Amino acid sequence: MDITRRALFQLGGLGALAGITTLTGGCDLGSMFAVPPRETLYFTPNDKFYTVNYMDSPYNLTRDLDQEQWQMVVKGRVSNPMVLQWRDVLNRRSFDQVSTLICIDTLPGGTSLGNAIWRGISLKTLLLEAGTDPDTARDVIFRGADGYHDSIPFEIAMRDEVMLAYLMNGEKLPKAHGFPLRLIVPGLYGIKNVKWITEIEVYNGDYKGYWQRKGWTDDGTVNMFSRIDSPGHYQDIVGPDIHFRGVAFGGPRSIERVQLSFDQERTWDEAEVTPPHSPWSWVVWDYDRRDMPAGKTMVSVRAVDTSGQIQTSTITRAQPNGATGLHGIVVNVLKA
Ligand SMILES: Nc1nc2c(c(=O)[nH]1)N[C@H]1C(S)=C(S)[C@@H](COP(=O)(O)O)O[C@H]1N2
Ligand SMILES: [Mo]
Repeated sequence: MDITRRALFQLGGLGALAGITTLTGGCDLGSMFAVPPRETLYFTPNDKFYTVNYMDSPYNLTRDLDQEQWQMVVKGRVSNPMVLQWRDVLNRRSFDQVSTLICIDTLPGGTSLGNAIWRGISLKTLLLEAGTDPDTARDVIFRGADGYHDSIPFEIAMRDEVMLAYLMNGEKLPKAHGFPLRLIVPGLYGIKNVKWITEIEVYNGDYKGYWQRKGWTDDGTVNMFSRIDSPGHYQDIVGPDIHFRGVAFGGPRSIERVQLSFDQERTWDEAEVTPPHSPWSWVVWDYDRRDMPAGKTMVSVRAVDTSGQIQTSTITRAQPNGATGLHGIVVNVLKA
């Protein structure tokens, strides 16, 4: 386990030396010391939700886009091109969905992810109305008011759970998170979830977006992730009975089990997983450990998804396909 963490830090260093472009600045090894209550851990409050914008973004985040001026074009390989105004969006049938958003730059145990209930309109319904032809439509491109752009395959765009969202946790979508309208593609990394959308183009080729042109994945499927939120890394805590709590996210599949190891990943104990509100959501897990020895102990976490796949301990850097590896912490147990 010691080796695992050291390797992780080394990766960060190598990345910096090799001039690898990072999305979040590479400063993402989370160590949170507060014990978060289960409910507030499950839904990330909007003002605590991570934000990532590309570095050269000219977009001024201090002001909302004017919702009356804003419009969104639906064009390309469609038989009925459309222009939607804010009012048109609000007049469409909406639905609510809990889903987790995670940046592709997130390292094991990192903090660039959050969970929210989103309200928005169906992309599939909009594309059907615009008149698409599955034989020629290969990608759907989204362009933001800040010049950002990315695409998702047409088959994914036509999934029921893909949403153009305008409410986040019951509040108007905050400007930092893409007001008036942003894409939510459950199971795909943040890069694909374009904010401040002004243009949707149905395209007959394989479109490479902003980050793909810089060497990042065009697929964007989320890798399994799990994190120990409490206790914090190197936290002094009065034993011998200690409550562990954290989150785990499976990307395209739900998390079914979460396990903790107290012996350098040789044996694994089952944590208790609270069922999520949707298949696209992270889970909160809990584990009561009795009789921990005084002193420092390494603790690691891993998740198992609904297909039975176990989260890998192999460490991979974030570029190009998203990081893999397990989160581990050291707890310092004090005598009661
Ligand atoms: N228009 C626009 N959309 C964007 C980005 C951007 O820079 N501009 N960044 C992407 C990245 S890398 C991520 S991780 C998510 C972050 O969304 P959030 O800021 O709401 O957490 O937005 C994505 N959508
Ligand atoms: Mo991201």
